[in-house]
Formats: sequence, structure tokens, C-alpha cells
Amino acid sequence: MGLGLLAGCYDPTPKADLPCGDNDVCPRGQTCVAGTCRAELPDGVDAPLADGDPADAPMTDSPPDACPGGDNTCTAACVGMDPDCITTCGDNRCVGNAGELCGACMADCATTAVVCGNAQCQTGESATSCFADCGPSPWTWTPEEQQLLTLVQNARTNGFTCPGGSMVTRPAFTVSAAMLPAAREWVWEMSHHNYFGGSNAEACNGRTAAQRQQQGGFSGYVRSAGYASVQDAFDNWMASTTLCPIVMGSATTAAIAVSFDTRKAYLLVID
Ligand SMILES: [Ca+2]
Ligand SMILES: [Ca+2]
Repeated sequence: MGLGLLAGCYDPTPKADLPCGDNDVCPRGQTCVAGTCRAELPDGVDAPLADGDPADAPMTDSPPDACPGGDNTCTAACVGMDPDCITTCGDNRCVGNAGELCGACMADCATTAVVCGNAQCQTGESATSCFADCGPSPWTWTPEEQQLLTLVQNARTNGFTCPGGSMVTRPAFTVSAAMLPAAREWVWEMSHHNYFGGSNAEACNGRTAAQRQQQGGFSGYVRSAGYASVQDAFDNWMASTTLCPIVMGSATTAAIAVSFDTRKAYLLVID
């Protein structure tokens, strides 16, 4: 009898519908009902296990592969979540969207190869994929650009006397949409990358001013960084014996770019 009970305990599938033992004892998982051992229903179940209701399905609110590691891509939205966004200056990887920028890590980012962080918004890069080089879209500082343009146009059409010069009146500039992208790329390098370059106006990634002007379709420029307001920047230009004559010069076409980021930067390009 003892041997039989022991064997019953270890029987993985005790037979049901056998007579109950003494004191209505049944094998584990069975209950004595009217003298016969019956299989028990699982405890605590009062509804079907699966009723097909989609609300019971596991839910996620973003694709699990939105920021996959190991693809050598770090979008701005993935900073802090994507192993590809970890920055180390000197590892030959420029991760501009994670803040590794040309001005601060020239070892990795000062290159004309297509990398995000070299302060050049290149083919295949956009505000979404490479905020570091292309800046926001839509552009954030259109009102400031309009403000600066109005100051420039008013000086030209109303007439202005540059320091050491005589009164000059000019037609308003024809505003060029074609020159605007390169102008904004440049002002973004000054403000977001905090890179001004030297008097040769070279780009952080090694492009010369002449190359930048050719790419942007302009032949001259006036720029500044660090002034607190559009008015301050304009007043500084017009008080300069070298910059004012450019603003008031004979060029006919212009674009103006302004960006307020790490620094405030202002740029007039002309042709
Ligand atoms: Ca790096
Ligand atoms: Ca780039």
C-alpha cells in the first residue's frame, strides 16, 4: 500500500475516474466526487484563457529597433539610447548628433569625407539624419533673418555714410533663395559648432572660403558671432570701416542667415 501511494505520487499523469481511497483520498490534481476521483479544474479561472480580445495583447509604443546598436548611426533622437551615440574623441568616429563636433574634436571630425559632425551638410544628410551639420528644419531663426534683412535694405535705400566715407544710396538687394542653404550651413557652423575660423574664413573641415563661396554661389560676405542681438550685430557692421562698405556696396544679390545656438551668429552673403 505504501509502495502504491509512493508510485502514485510520482505518476506524472494519474488516471482519473478511479474509486476514491480511504477518507476520499485521490491522486494529486484530482478531487473525490461522489466516490470517484475526478480531474480538478484549475483554480481561479472564471473566463477563457484566450478570448481573442486585442486589448489583451502585449503593447509597445515604439518600434524595438528605432535605435539599433552596431549600425554606426546615431540620430539626434537616439542620443542616450543607442550605443552608436557614445562619443570618444580620437576613435576615428565623428558622432556629431551626440555633440562630438568639428570645433571640439577635429581629430575625428575635421574631414571632407561624409560624416555627421564635420559642419558640412552633405549629400544624404538632412535635419533629421544629421542635425549637427544641417541644423533644424524648418529653420528656427527666420524672423531674426528678416529683421537683419530689413535693417540692411533700409540702410541701402535710405542711404548711409560709412565711417570715413561719404553718403551712399543703393537699390535694395535682390534676395537669393539659392544662396540661402549654404549661408545657413555656414552660420550654423559658427553658432552650433562654435567654429569661427581665422581671417581666411576656412571651414572647420578644411574647406577654404573660396570653396565655400563657390559651393554657395556667392562672391563676398560679412559675418560676425557673439553679438547679443540682430541690432547689435548690424550696428557693429555699420561702424566698421571694412564691413560697412560691403553692406553698402554695388553687389546686387544677397542672402542673410542667422542662428542662435551655442553662440549667436550673423551672416550676409552677396554676389
Ligand atoms: Ca569619436
Ligand atoms: Ca556632414
